[in-house]
Amino acid sequence: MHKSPPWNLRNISEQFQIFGEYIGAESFGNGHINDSYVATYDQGGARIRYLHQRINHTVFKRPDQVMENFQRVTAHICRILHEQEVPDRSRKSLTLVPTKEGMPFLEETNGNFWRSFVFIERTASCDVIEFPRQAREAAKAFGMFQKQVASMGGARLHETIPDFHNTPKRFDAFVNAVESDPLNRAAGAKTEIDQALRRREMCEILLRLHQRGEIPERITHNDTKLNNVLLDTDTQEGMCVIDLDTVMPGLALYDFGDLVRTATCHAAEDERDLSKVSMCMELFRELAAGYLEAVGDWLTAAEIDMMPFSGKLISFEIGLRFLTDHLLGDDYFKVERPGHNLDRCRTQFALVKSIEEQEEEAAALIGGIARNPVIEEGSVNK
Ligand code: ADP
Ligand code: GN1
Ligand code: MG
Repeated sequence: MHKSPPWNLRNISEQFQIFGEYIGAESFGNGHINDSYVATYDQGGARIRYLHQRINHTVFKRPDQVMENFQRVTAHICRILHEQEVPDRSRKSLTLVPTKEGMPFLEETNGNFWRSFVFIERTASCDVIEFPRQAREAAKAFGMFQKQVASMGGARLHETIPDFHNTPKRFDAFVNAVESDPLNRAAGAKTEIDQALRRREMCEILLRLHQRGEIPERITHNDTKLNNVLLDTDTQEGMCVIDLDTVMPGLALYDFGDLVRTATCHAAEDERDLSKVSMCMELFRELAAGYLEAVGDWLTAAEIDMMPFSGKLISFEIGLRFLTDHLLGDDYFKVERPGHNLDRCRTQFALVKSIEEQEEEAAALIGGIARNPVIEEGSVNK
């Protein structure tokens, strides 16, 4: 059931350059950060939908910079799709609808920031993976996205959240939260805190390779969870990469790692039955094949080597962030129940363990694909 929106969506919607008659709006999607609503308009007898989004300005302190990045990235992708005469291209990139003032976003007097997109029809974002083709298609779409933005000229993109994937800094923030323990929640999370403390040394590994020049900085998406790509509902083709708020300089492995976290496990991110939480090697293989198909030719040897590790690192990092948020009072991620962030942390840590147990097998599999990149879909050698 969709909740009815707490905002006057008609009023907000009508401040954008949308023709026709507003019919109604309802809340949409399962993102943890922004508030999204789908609005329907009658345009000459056809029902047309738009997505209105309230930008979380507690998380994104400079919505103007987020939107400046957003406009540069989407304009660049549109240009590429146009030049290559890609079919169905209005469903393959986000299209921003300007405000009646011609601005890319609306700033309300109450301090809220809103933006609007063309709603991409006949697609869905998938919260939990259902079948292997989704993993391959999602990875291909994010890989293609990385390649598209790689050719973007101009100044460095804004860092919309500084140190977003700086795992050592995420670890320090976690330690500070344990020490300050403002809500006396640390005692109830002792097992998870101990698990996290034992893995300190893992945090530095990618950054060290980057400092040694073995892993380059690229423009990356940085939030490549499975539900941030829209898949065609009929064919499952990866249509459009969304949630571009954190597109900024980063390491390609952050993107692959978050795909491993969210597209190789059949359990939900907040699954409480940890016996259901594991990395499925068949899904990992589809994911790696899709990603390497899209970007294999420009990854460095170190990037390819570290693909299995990246899944473990990012699962750990996001687990740490859920745990930190739990300790600090659930201020950052939206929660639906008490202990929700702690549940999410447990799931991530269970996944870390499962990836670790299969790291060698995953490395052998990557080596095989990298040597022989043309693999038929689903031809898994388990
Ligand atoms: P959040 O930062 O909260 O995760 P997203 O930008 O990912 O916000 O959007 C939330 C959800 O809205 C997505 O998971 C997706 O299901 C849906 N969505 C976003 N943009 C579009 C679009 N242009 N067309 C259709 N659905 C969309
Ligand atoms: C958030 O916005 P959403 O739900 O796609 C978060 C990611 C986390 C993810 C965990 C800006 O992503 O970093 O990995 O939740 N986004 C931000 O599910 O913090
Ligand atoms: Mg999202």
